[in-house]
Amino acid sequence: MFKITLIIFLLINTVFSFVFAESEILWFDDAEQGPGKWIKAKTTEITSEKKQHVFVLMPGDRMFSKEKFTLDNTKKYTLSCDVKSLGKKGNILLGFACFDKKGNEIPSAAVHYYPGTETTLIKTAYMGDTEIYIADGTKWETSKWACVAFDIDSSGKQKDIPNKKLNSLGITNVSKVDNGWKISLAKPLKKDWQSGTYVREHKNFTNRNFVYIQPQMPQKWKNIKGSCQGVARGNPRSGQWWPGTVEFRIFFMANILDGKEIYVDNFKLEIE
Ligand SMILES: [Ca+2]
Repeated sequence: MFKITLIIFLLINTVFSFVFAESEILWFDDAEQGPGKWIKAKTTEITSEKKQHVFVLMPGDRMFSKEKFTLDNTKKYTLSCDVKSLGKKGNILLGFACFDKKGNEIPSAAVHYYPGTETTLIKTAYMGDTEIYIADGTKWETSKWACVAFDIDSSGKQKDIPNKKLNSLGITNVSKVDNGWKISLAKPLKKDWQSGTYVREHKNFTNRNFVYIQPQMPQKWKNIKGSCQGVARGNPRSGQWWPGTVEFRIFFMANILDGKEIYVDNFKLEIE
């Protein structure tokens, strides 16, 4: 009888812990302790609000946690903070800077791409060239934020992503030529690429792996929150980690359009 009771108890316990996964605070920072946990941050004292210390950002400012966290793919990460803006214009972005297995930050253009643009070079491209020739340019687009990723995974499984074999940003023209397509580049190539090399069109898209974007500046204190779970396959998706992420830092920035300060405080990273 005791055994059965014990088994039932264990079963119920297992079901409950599965349904109600407990979240744990992995990291917390209140500006009362100063900016010591951040690479780039400033704090200020707001005397009107019970002598509360907060982080303060002006146009162009951004904050990175000094701590680099090792990503556990099986966990869900939820990031939150409190924000208040003295101005009305701009937006707020909260998320993660992602680092690869070598510890280098993954650039946006290494993971974002135009689907269906996989093709090959039909002519060898040389260092200094501002044009490349490809077999199929039907889905290629001109953009100052676009670039070419070289030596991509030819299997179509995007195993090369994050791909850092990129030319400088800027594709100025895409035109059909006799035996393929000509792609004009804003800046010259930095190295040679053999004819037959597999290429894809990439783009510089979101600045970092954001979990929350506040389209307007909150005029009163507001708690903002977003989560990330699992690594995206192919193009990054909202709420998932950029492909290739092994470690990350907490990241916060505000696009401040009217030059007024923004206050932020009580950063919290939870896992479950
Ligand atoms: Ca505070």
